[in-house]
Order: sequence, then C-alpha cells, then structure tokens
Amino acid sequence: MDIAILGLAQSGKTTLFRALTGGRGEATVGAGAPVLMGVVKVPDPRLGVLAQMFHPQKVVPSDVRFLDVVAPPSGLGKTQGFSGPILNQLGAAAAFVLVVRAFKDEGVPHLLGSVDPHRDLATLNLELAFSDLGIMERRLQRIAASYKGAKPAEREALDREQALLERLKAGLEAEKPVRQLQVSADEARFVENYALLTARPMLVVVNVGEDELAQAAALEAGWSARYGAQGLRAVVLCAKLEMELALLEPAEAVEFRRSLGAPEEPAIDRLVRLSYQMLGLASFLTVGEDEVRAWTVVEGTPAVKAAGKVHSDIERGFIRAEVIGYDDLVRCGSLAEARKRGLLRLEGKTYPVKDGDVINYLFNV
Ligand SMILES: Nc1nc2c(ncn2[C@@H]2O[C@H](COP(=O)(O)OP(=O)(O)O)[C@@H](O)[C@H]2O)c(=O)[nH]1
Ligand SMILES: [Mg+2]
Repeated sequence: MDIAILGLAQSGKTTLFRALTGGRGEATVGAGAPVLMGVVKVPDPRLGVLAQMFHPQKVVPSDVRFLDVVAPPSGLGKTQGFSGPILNQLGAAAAFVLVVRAFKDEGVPHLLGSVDPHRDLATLNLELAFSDLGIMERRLQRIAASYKGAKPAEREALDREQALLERLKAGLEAEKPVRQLQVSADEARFVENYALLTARPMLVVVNVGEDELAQAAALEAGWSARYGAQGLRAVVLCAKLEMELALLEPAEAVEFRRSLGAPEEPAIDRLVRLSYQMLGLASFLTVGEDEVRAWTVVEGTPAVKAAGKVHSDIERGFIRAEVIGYDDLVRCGSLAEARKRGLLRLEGKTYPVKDGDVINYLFNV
C-alpha cells in the first residue's frame, strides 16, 4: 500500500516526506522516474496498553509506505498530464497526498509566481483529470478498433464499456473525479483496470507557515468543507516545522507545539492516521509474551487471508480464529478473564476482520 506525495515543485513535498520518515528514505530509481520511498509507522496507542498487559519482548506497529515523486519541472503545473514514467509510478500508488503551498517565503520562489493554494489544487486536479482523460481516450480508440471484428456478444460488452467510459469522461469534464461517481460492482472492475488517478482517495496537505498554525483547526475545517463534495479531506500543517520537530525528543516537541499554539497531536501522526482511514485500512492485533503487533489489512478482509499476513503456514493450515475486540479485552484485563466470561469468539475462514480485532490463530501444518 503506497501513498504517493504529489504537488507543484517547491510546495514542500520532500520536506513533508522527511518529516514523515524522520529523514529515512531510500532512493529508488527503477523503470520510472526517481522516487524516494519511506516506511512510516502507524501511531497506535492501543499497542502501548497491550504491552502493559502482556509485557512482550517487542512491540511492532503496522506501517504504510510513502513515495516522494520527483516530477520534472516541465511536467507539473502545465496541464499536460503526467508523462509516461511518472504515470507508471502514480498508477501503482493506492492513494495520493496532494501538497499545496500556503506558506509565504520570499526566499522560495513560486513556480506560478504567487502563493495561491486553491489555484494550485485546481491545477493539480486538472493534471490528474487530464491524465485520466488520456487513458479513457486511448481505451475508447481501442474499443472502436476492435468493434468491427467482434461477435454480437462481444459487441454488447464493448457497448457497455464504451457507455461507462463516456459517463466517466462527462463526469471529469464537469470536474467530478472518478472516485465521486457511482458505479456498479461490474463497472468498478473496469475502473480498477484503467488505473485512473482521480479514482484514488486523496488527502490535501495545506502547507502553511508557522505563523498560521494557531488557526490550523479553523483553516482545516474551511478546506474540508470547500472540497468535501470532491471527496477530499485536508490537513493543515507546516512541513518545515514538522521536519524539525521530528528530530527533537518527544517531550521537547510537545513543549514547542504548545508554545506555537499548534494542535497537541503531531500533524504527521494525524496525517498518517487519516491516510490509513482513507485507504480503508484496518489494524488487527496479535498479542503474546514474545510480541505485541499490529498488522495492516483492508477492512473486512476474510480472516483466512489476514492470517497470511502473519505467516503463509497459518493461512494454509487455518482452523479457526479466536477473536476478541480490543475494548473487550482491555475491560477484562487479561485473555484468561476474557475466556472465562465467554468473550473470545471462534470465527471461521470468511470472518471479516475489523479494526481492533485481537486475533489468535489456531492452525495446523
Ligand atoms: N518557510 C517555509 N518554507 C518551506 C516550508 N516547507 C518547505 N519549505 C521550503 O520550500 C523549499 C522547497 O521545499 P521542498 O520540500 O524541497 O519542495 P518540493 O519541491 O515540493 O519537494 C525548501 O527550501 C523548503 O525549505 C514551510 O512550511 N515554510
Ligand atoms: Mg522534492
């Protein structure tokens, strides 16, 4: 599950990436454009509580990966859509974080001449829409080409697909991203295959100066209200400050935030938490004396598939999952007490895993 950070040049993408990863990131120069990739732990206070209960040797949080996509200066902000190599990188990402610049700094020139985060978001949206229109256009051409030689049944399928594409196109032309359009389960499979950019969940990061942090909550509400209809949520933060605070001791960082009137929870933690939610991800938990650990799955993943995250043997030899909700376990104080009260449920292969499920797998190999 990769989340790609996008934005105009000099908007603060790499600064945000460094804040997220605490300066750790690998340069990967693959088939596509150069990209920085960093693994970010998902903050989860439940792990600390479980650690006090089980005294494990180690505690392992779940993680998500962030990509810092380096766009060539000629590509972004010129409404030409994304070029081939970048499109490949973006196509593989599950979601996007769009960074727009709201901070004022004479020392950092703006690509478009002035600081205007709403204009920049519109520009980015246009780029994404432009790329999608290109993808749809190419698919429509291919449908037209294969129509002649197609049998009647195949033609029917092509007709349906063409109608879907026309509908998606009309939506985009009316500034409606694909993720906001209602599609049937059948159509959703096509949409999935097209790898459209505007179909992905997106979070907007409004990169403000330190002086605006005291109004962060109000700003955030304003942005989220304005773009809610497009399915966008906003997080207001100061990337440069977050990067600096990521290097401080936690207690020092808390003190610093307080002195600026900034929200207590590190903006980066909130960003990671919201990204996780926006991807529809859930953490299930495993507990024991050796390890207390959070695992990432798409919410509702069948228990047997979730087992494969832990170990392929457990998936193969799956018998049952012993499940208790985190809150129930905490209320009981121990697994033994939970068992006594009959709160440990035995679930089968298809049980849809929920966030906060504490799972003990029974299996044989
Ligand atoms: N004043 C200020 N400068 C910032 C902030 N975020 C980034 N910058 C500066 O803006 C410049 C571009 O940032 P960078 O993260 O490299 O942008 P990118 O091109 O989007 O990756 C750098 O000089 C950063 O130090 C911020 O919140 N406030
Ligand atoms: Mg950069």
